Amino acid sequence: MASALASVALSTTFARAVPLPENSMVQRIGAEKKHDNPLFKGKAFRRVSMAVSVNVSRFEGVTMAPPDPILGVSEAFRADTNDLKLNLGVGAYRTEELQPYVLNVVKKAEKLMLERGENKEYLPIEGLAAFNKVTAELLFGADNSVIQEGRVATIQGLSGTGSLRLAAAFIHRYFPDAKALISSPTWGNHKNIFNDARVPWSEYRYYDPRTVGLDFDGMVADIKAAPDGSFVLLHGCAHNPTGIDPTPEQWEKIADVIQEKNHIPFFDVAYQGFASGSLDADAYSVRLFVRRGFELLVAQSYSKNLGLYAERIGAINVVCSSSDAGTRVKSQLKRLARPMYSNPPVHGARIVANVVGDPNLFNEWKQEMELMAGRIKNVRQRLYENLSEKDKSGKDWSFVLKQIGMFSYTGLHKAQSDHMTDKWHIYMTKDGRISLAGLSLSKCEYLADAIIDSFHNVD
Ligand code: PLA
Repeated sequence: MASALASVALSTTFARAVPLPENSMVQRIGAEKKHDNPLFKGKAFRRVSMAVSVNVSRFEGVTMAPPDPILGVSEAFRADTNDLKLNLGVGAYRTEELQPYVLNVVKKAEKLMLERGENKEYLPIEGLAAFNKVTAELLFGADNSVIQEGRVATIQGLSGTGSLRLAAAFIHRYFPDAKALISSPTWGNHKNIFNDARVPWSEYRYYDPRTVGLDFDGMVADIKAAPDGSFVLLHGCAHNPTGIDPTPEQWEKIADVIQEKNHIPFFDVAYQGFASGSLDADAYSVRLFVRRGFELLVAQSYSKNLGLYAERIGAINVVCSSSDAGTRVKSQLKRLARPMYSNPPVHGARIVANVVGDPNLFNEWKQEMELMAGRIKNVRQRLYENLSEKDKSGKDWSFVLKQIGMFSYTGLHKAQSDHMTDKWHIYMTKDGRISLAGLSLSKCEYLADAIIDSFHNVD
């Protein structure tokens, strides 16, 4: 009996996972073809010898993934036991006491939902109709002709990230030869999203370290040099990580070159209302492109402006030149969503529909948003003052004031950012970005000391 079992073990073939190189488009695209997939090649289907047959995992070839450059910072922060620690990594709003904040309008909307005793049936694939209506109106303006003419295909998404990912899948399926253009630098997950959706991408110049401002000429030149019909990813407002947005005149010129090249604008709007405190002012760029007649894509998120981080609520909107095209695009977005996650969650959608759809709650929301945006502006101002007063080197720190949104891009490089964490217990991303939404007025001085020390004493 024992020998019979041994011979079964010996003759069993094991498919074992083998590592795929990270972020390699060539590998990823090649791996689509069955015969190129290393999992189907001889080495993977090996006979297992007596010595290793029992204990070797089928997942032996699965390597350890690196921590996420943004969310991994929060994990490291949680592990630090020092009282001085400060988490300026992820962009998540905190109160002056550095506590998470649930908006009052959200609590009111949830109370309404409980009172109504709403059920938990599946939503349609495209999401909650009342949500889709108000989210498009909030973005484009309710009286915008694209809405009145039924030319917007709106699908509820899994917040900004899920909406971007669905749009990327759409690009891959319907524009297989097209490339995405992303700013340098950009929110790190944009690259992951396009990589995973197998959409090739390249970068356009955006940040100029010499001026700590926008490299406008470089941006325009790179958008011009890209193949016609590329998808140009633009941050609708409060560019992440730099906090530098084009001026209205610059947006016009960006629109000119995108038009000239037949590119398709693809906006990521993760901070509407959160950048300036005004929902309309923060939708300026998107509405300008719509006014100029572009067909375009816009991913929306309610993580920041309604503080619904964990509810995963957002949308992808595709503005089309006809309602007929809009209907077809919507049908295909639904077709892509169905095998990915079937249909979206209802809770966050109902919150947004209740808040945006009710005039009283809507007004209250705008006030709360102004409060949040105002608190961030206050710490920005205080940090600038502390830096200017304490740094005797004459360095100009005014860029801190010029940047907008929840982040400040400090210009600290990796070794300096590491020093901020190792010596000062200040957690931030390694590109030198700090989230001012995680800072209080009382911690500004400590942060200024840490930045000045890291900037001047670490090469
Ligand atoms: N787009 C941009 C430009 C973002 O900054 C973020 C979030 C998202 C989309 C997606 O957010 P959502 O999926 O929650 O809607 N960026 C955060 C968090 C705030 C993160 O990295 O996930 C950041 O710290 O950069």
